[in-house]
Amino acid sequence: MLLREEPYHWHSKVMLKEAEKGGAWEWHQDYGYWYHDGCPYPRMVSAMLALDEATRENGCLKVMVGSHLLGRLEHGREGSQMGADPQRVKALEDKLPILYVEAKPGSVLFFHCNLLHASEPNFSERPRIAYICCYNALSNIPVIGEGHGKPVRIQSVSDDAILRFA
Ligand SMILES: O=C(O)CCC(=O)C(=O)O
Repeated sequence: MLLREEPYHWHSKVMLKEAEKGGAWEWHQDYGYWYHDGCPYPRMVSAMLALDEATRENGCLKVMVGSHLLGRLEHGREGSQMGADPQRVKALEDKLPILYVEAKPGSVLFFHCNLLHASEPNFSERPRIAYICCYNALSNIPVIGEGHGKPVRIQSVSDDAILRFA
């Protein structure tokens, strides 16, 4: 278990980057947002499942290797998004390696909520769709606000459960 403790589902989202339409993301840490949902600790993790092939051309995710160890950075408005402090990001770009996470459909990237990540526009002719599931530790329920719904224990099921359900 990556969190080293019992997780619950925080939220999930489908990220659609349409072909030739851009859709860049500024450098940010997810905990830069989730801290403001009231979670006291950075005990949160995301699983990004590539549904389409993700390449540099269609704006795959890029990550700053090792940045999950920095602690939470200040985040502020960057255009229509919230991004990590641009001055700090610029200095870190010279210090930490940047990895473009190219991925085949079905590949999953697990990443810590303090990992700095961003993505560039999709100027290719192919869309880029990914499904991101985010998990919080049960010990990290928001202490202010309501978070993203009631924490519900995750039940493990056998591998064929989805076939039995469908
Ligand atoms: O899919 C992307 O390009 C970025 C998504 C992202 O950074 C996020 O959901 O936090």
